Formats: sequence, C-alpha cells, structure tokens
Amino acid sequence: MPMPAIPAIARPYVLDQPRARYSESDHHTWARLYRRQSDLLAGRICQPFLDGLEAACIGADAIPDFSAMSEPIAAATGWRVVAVPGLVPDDVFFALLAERLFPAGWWIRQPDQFDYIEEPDVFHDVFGHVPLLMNPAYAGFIQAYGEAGLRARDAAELKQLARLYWYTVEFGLIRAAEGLRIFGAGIASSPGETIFALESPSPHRVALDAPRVMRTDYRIDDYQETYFVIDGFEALPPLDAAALDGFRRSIDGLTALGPGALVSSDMVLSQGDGGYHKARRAA
Ligand code: HBI
Ligand code: FE
Repeated sequence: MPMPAIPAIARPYVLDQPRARYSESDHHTWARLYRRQSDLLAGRICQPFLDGLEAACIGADAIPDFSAMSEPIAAATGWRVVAVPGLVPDDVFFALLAERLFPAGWWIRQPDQFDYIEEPDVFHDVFGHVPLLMNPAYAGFIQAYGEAGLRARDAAELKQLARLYWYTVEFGLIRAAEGLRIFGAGIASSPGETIFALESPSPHRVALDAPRVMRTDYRIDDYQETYFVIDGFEALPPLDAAALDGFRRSIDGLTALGPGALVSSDMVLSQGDGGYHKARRAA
C-alpha cells in the first residue's frame, strides 16, 4: 500500500526508523517491558487492544518494524506509523494525525530508566497507542482530533482539546461486557498505573462527558485523580467543528476544574457493582 505524502510541515521531523541503531540490549529492553506489561494487562485491558496487538504483529521479542507493522493497520483503517525523534510540535502532531500518520518515537529507554521516562519512547508509542489504531471508531477519533487541532484558533481551544486527548487516548477507561477495562496508552504502558487505575479506591471514575472533560486540568507528574469512562469506542465524542463549538458554548464562562474535583452532574462509577451513581459532592 502506498505511503501517503508526509505533510510539508512534518517533513523535518519524520525519519526512516533507524533499525540498525538498535542494539541487542535495546531489543531485550523491549522484550522485558512487553512481557511484564502483557502479564499485568491480562484481565485489565480491553479486548480490542489485545486483538490489535496481534493483528498488527506487535511481537514480544524485538522492537517492531514500523513499515511491516503499518501494512495490516493500513489495510484495516488506513493508519500508518512513522518514526519521529520524540515529542513533535503541536502543529506537526496534528498535521500527521489528520493524514492518519501516527508519529512514534523510534528509540527505547535505557535499562536505568526502565520504570519511568519523561518523553514517550517506542514502547509507550507503539505498545501503548498502536494496537487500537486497528479499531475503526478509535482510528476515526484520533484523525478527527488531528483535524480539530489544525482548526483550533487559540491557546484556550488547544488546551481543551489536549484535555480530551489526555483523558481518553492516554488515560481512558472503558466499560466492557466483562467489566471495567483500560484503553488509554498512558495506563497500558505503565505497570504502576495499570493496577492503580482499576484497583485503587482513591481515584474517581466518572462517565465521560466531553464538555466536563474539556474544563478539567490534569496531572502530568503522578497517577490521575480522575479517570473518565466510555461505554464503547463508538461513544467517543464527535470532534467535528459543530460538535466542538457546542461543547465549548456549554462551558463558556465556567471555571476550570481541578484534577480531583467532582461536580453534581457527574455520574460516578461504583467500585462494586459496576454501575453509576450521581455525585453527591458539588464542585
Ligand atoms: N508529539 N510525538 C508526539 N507524541 C504526542 O503524543 C504528542 C506530540 N506533540 C504534542 C502532543 N502530543 C500534545 O501536546 C497534543 O496532543 C496537544
Ligand atoms: Fe502517548
């Protein structure tokens, strides 16, 4: 399948995955991370993630080849994975996503950074994000996010979009027939947060409501204080211009919410029965 043209703005950041630069130790780091995380994710990750991991041939033993991995994904949803050196500027990120090109850091963490890295590496980007690009609804959501980012008129709109992305693509939970499951890449690639997000009694777990999320600050330095829950990938919010304008109007003039705040309209998931109850605490 032909590779779509890289948008001009992104060309300085996209490279051929430099596979020759991976050492035996790098592949071994991948294998150790993969093994540990797939053990922890059993019974905790949503089934479409596991399906995607297998269908995209994301293997346990070596850092995947981005071109080979992209073929089955492109056949399923039109997405491809391209290599970048690390975090790219917002406009570059959005331009790539709008073309169904997912930028993945190509390098892997060093053994002394096994448990914590500041910038996303190939394990976070590929193991965490790529499997769900096989899911049509999720695939459409990420492209729409890229397009929405390109349309954003100011920093306030960008911030609202970033919060939506954070609380879904990075830290989202999903209610499946089997029970509450993880789908966010930031959780799925973190051993500590995999357990915390589902099993700790401390964070709130609240039904996702787009405008509510768009006014909620998030933590980048610790586990989340609130996780938002979707009832299926089809329930991810629409991100077209009209829908986003409506969301924005509904929170116009409202203050931002702290990462651990609840508001009276929140539907809070109970730990035991898997059902929601109305928040008792007001903001
Ligand atoms: N670049 N490579 C990469 N990966 C990201 O997840 C990413 C990025 N640049 C900007 C960005 N994320 C976010 O700030 C946007 O979602 C707002
Ligand atoms: Fe990420």
